[in-house]
Amino acid sequence: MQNHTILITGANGEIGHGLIARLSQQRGVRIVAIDLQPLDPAIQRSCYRSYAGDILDSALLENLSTGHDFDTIYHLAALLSTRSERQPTLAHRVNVDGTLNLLEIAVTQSRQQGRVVKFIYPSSIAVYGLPDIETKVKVGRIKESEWCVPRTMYGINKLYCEQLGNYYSRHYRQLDADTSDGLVDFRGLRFPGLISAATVPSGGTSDYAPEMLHNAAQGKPYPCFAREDTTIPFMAMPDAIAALLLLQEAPRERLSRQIYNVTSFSPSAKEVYDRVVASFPNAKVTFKPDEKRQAILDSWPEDTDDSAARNDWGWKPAYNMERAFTEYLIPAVTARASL
Ligand code: AKB
Repeated sequence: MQNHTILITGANGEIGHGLIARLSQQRGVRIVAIDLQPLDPAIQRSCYRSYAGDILDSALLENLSTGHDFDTIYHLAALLSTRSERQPTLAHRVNVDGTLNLLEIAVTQSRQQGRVVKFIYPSSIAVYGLPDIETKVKVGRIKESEWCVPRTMYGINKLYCEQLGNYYSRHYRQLDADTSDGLVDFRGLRFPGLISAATVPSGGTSDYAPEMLHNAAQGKPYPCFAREDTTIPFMAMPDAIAALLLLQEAPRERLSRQIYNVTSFSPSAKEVYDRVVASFPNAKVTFKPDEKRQAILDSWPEDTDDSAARNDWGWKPAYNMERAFTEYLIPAVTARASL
């Protein structure tokens, strides 16, 4: 069986952990991973090669590209929303220039190999920007085309990179005599906040939900930076991985768009708290809203409309909130806390 060679950037992150664990169960898959830090040994053993380095380092990328023939690129490396507000120019470099570098690798590889390279891109609900909480509540669930006026550097970067992906797959070097469209098959997902049982996020603004859970499991106090009524969409990590793989596998002709919303459940922060306390009655969670991070959360939608993903490629989350907690999160974070 021929190997399918997959490049994963930002491999040490939360999605990278879940994706590598899942892909390594598939036959004929060869994973090449890159991250700023040396790869976590838990996932390194599942990789064919791993590289520690920066996606802004052109010598390293050149080395990566000449050393492998990639079929698919999962470009996960990014600075998330809170971190990006603290270092906006770095965020722009990593999130935008980094993505441009990876799209260039995809084009080069596609030309060399004489076939299309798939580029799978996790975007985010951060691309949306509701002007105020009244509008957010009134609008409710939003479609991909609505309210794309982000207020964060991260959201702006993600929205722009969605457009870059579109350009690279449809209009790349459109004035050349020999036009080069169709070299890159770019597909993106707008993820909600993700909750993993295996890893704790860092640098995001949806982090309050997973932080509440992991701290409660470890018996640590947690001052929640979001107001109790804060409502944004979330998803359990196994569903996020399933969505990436389903989108990757979907026949091109089934896709009516390049960017899809995917979502699962939309609890308020208080509902997350109630669910956490139901399993960890001694949880020491207090609500201490941070006005500035709250403003970011208030600009993100309560819910997203993922009917296009459901209709086009059969997306359906396996975990609603109850199942996510009882069958996935609580058993695994409890086991992790007792290590
Ligand atoms: C963040 O909070 O920045 C991310 C996201 C919603 O994309 N988790």
